[in-house]
Amino acid sequence: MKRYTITAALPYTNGPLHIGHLSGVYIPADIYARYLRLCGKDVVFICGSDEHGVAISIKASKEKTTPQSIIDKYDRIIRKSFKSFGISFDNYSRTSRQIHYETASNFFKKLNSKNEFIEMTTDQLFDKTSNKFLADRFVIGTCPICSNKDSYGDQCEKCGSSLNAIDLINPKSTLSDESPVLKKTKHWYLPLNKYENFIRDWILDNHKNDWKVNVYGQVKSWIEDGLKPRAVTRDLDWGIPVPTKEGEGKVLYVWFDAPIGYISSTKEWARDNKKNWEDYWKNDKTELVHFIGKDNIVFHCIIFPSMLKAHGGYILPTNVPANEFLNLEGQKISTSKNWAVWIHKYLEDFPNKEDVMRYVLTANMPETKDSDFTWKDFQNKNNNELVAIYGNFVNRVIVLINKYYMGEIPTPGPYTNEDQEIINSIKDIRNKISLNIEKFRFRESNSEMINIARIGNKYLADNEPWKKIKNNPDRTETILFISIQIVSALAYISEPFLPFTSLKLKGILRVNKQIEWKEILNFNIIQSGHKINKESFLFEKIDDGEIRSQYYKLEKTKK
Ligand code: B3M
Ligand code: ZN
Repeated sequence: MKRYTITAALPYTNGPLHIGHLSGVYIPADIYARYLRLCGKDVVFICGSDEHGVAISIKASKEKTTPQSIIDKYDRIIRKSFKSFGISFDNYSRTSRQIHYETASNFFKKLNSKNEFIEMTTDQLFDKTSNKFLADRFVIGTCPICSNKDSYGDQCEKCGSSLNAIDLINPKSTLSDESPVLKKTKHWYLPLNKYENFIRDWILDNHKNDWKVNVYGQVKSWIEDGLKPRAVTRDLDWGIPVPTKEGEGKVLYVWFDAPIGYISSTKEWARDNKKNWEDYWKNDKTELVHFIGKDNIVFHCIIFPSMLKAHGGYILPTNVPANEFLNLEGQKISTSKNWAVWIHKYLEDFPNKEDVMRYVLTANMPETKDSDFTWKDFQNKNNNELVAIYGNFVNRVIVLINKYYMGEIPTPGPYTNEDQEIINSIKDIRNKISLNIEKFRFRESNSEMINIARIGNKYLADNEPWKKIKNNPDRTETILFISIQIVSALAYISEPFLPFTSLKLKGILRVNKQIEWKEILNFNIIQSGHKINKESFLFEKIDDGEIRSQYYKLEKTKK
């Protein structure tokens, strides 16, 4: 059985999740994992909280508390948000756990024992007032590549470049706002330049056609700019201690330890499920797919693969389908400006509407370029597509079968050509959805899914079973038999996209057997004589008042 290790970027536990996280990373990953499970594949879907790094220390000092209390608070909120949105991880771990400390420390020790690091004592930025070395988000300055004035020490969010803090122009401490001085300190560097040819051969030569253009393009520009050694340790007090005698007072750089978090989370899952974790990370028949946002491309396509290569024995990702960014009402989502739709808040305002948000975020997913979320579009897609097309089609069929046959599926007569064409067109859609999901085109697959309901509505409108019931009851039986087969196919095909709706609809149909994707539409989900339940609404209209209050909330953040 084909095996897949699917990872989703480990969210930092320095704040809650917003719709940008869902649309960029977690909904595409979840659709992909759910689909592959439906295809009978051996899937492990891995994630966990990313609990080290300067951002957490900054948050802790801002809230006058400890990093541990920050990560505990947001790990809880984030876990709950994922669960409530049906993001179906097989394991969600956290990098503050012992199993990760051991895995990351052993990984470092292995590279160190193979002399894979360059140990260098160099001048680094030092803040005399706060008596701290300044790395990553402890320092802000002008990016030497694109002149973005708000670049952090480890990465420029504007051009995506990965930097060493010392490269920043006009650096300023984010702790004291002072200009730092230089002070000597020792760090361990991963010589990325040594892996330049390996990355070029692996990605640029082999993945030009199956990796997304936006990902391939970023990797290509980094390779062409030339890769440099990169420090994988830091002078910080929050993180995984550097496991070597001279590492006293130093920790692993968060982007060295976090990707190893995928491995430790898999080990934790394997331990608890009597599986062999190495099947999922060291067997070259296993497909490894990383779901991330575009700001994480360098870490997943260059740094982590170089680490895996240096370590030896690990597989490399078959694909890294990074998404671009989602904007909100035409502006960049900003945690600091509270310009966001927070997942846990959304569910307070729109209880039981997880699938509405999943549908809208899939329909305008930033797959190849940034896209925009607006509450008006959210309302329109709910009312004009989910209610008016999906819900309406299902409801009409369920009502008619209850009305004419007391909920018992009729026995069909002979199919007309049109009947057969309808069945074939739904099979085509099922195959198109497969192709699109396997190419990470989730918007396309999502709109094909709703097309099933469009075709069902047209089939009903063209055949008007309600008019035939009197003088051509046989025909009515056939039309409604085919219609309920389409409804049941929709119930199963919706599962990756709309898991909650799929479950509800299977409840109305009173079906729950495991059907593989390729069997959907062999018309074996619902037989004649099967009894279905009464109709109940899958979606409900969202009125202008509910949308107005969301706009009001957003406007308030601007004050
Ligand atoms: N914690 C997500 C971010 O950059 C980062 C991902 C780690 S995946 C190993 O926001
Ligand atoms: Zn830049």
